[in-house]
Amino acid sequence: MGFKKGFIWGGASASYQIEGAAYEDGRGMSVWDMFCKQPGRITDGSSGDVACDHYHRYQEDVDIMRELEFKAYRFSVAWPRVLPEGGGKINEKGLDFYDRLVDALLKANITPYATLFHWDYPYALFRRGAWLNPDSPKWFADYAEVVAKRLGDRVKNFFTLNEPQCFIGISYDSTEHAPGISFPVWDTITMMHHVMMGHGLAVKALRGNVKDAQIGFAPCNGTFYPATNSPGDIDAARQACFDTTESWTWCLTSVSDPVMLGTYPEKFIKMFGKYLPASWEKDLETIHQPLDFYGQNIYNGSCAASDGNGGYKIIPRAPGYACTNAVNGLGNLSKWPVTPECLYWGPKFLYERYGKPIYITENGCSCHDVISLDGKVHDPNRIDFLNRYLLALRRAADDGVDVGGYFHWCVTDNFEWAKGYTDRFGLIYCDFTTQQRVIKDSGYWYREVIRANGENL
Ligand code: GCO
Repeated sequence: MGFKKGFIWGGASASYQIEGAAYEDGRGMSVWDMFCKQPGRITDGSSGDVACDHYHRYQEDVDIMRELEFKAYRFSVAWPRVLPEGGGKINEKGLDFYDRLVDALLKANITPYATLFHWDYPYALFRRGAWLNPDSPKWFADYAEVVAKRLGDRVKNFFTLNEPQCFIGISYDSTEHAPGISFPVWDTITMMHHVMMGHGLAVKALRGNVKDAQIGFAPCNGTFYPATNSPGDIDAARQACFDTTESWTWCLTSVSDPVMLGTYPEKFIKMFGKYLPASWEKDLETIHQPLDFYGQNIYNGSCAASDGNGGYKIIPRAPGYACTNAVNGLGNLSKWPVTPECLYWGPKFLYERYGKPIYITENGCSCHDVISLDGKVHDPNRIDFLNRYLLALRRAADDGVDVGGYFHWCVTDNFEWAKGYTDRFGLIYCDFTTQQRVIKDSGYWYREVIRANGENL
């Protein structure tokens, strides 16, 4: 069976990580601009001020994606570039940029998939309480409407939010990401509820303004795979995947159940219901908008087994387990476990529970990439990683999971948030001094996979 005809093979990126031009053409500030200015926040002291200079070099990047025969490109729109104050006056020059990008993509026969929010929250709205403000869902919906009105004649595929778990969990609970201020659980739960309200209202704004819109969102989290193929272990992995624990931001169902099913998990209500805004039950109607697909960013998973009593236990990783690498010796940055099983079991469990076509909205790895003496970038580890993961995804498709697409993270190496430029996730190498791009071996390899629709794996 394999990947279906018309499978969406793409790459993903995010505005603050690639665009640069932070102070150009009327762009407003985001929480990330302010965060990067604080000493000690970013591993290498850098910022996204210039990043890949994609704002000026988007045509070159689109040309490379065309050369690599991408079917689709998932990019994000920078909210403060479009609305410098977060709301109110529109910055036409900011919208013009996305106009140009979308036109270039369509000309190259690459389908645009726009993410409305990938973490660069307008600083002006942060100063008004950000997601804690009860008006924040409406602010997001108003912004969604502006984007929909301007791009919706050409962009039909949208993701509302990227990884709410991270932009609340790592930003307002632990503090590695902007704005990096810790709030108590009752506040973070309120924020997340508002985030989901914003998602619901944004979906409505998109539906109201974009003919034939196809909409999803792109959460992360909670991928587990069974220790063995015994029914007990499989059930244990499924339980682990959908459980609620004290680390609620990292529990998949805290966000995906309200959005996809219109309910908070029972256990979540028992543990955290007291922190939800009084209107929460009524709000679920708004949060639970029909979606066309279910996106999820999946990089790795954990192994679960039956505990012998109908529950599950997590199996610790073996000593010396395989993991991806980090660049330039600054520590174990994105040293993540290599667990291809997660691209089989993740989509399988998600499809069972939510019943929508599954899109892998991000997957990839950071490697030790350099330009070799021959002028090329040889990255066999990334090819091996992708080969294993895509085989697992194809197996899910073989088993009847409706897998709609795969977006590799990332297209070009870029600003990896708090890790600055110390990680390289791209299929395309970027020299951040000269802005020279070099297609890595994995980029050419990915082109072969696209051409063969994954049959060559
Ligand atoms: C995320 C973000 C991306 C990251 C990528 C690698 O998942 O954290 O969506 O912006 O750059 O995942 O860490």
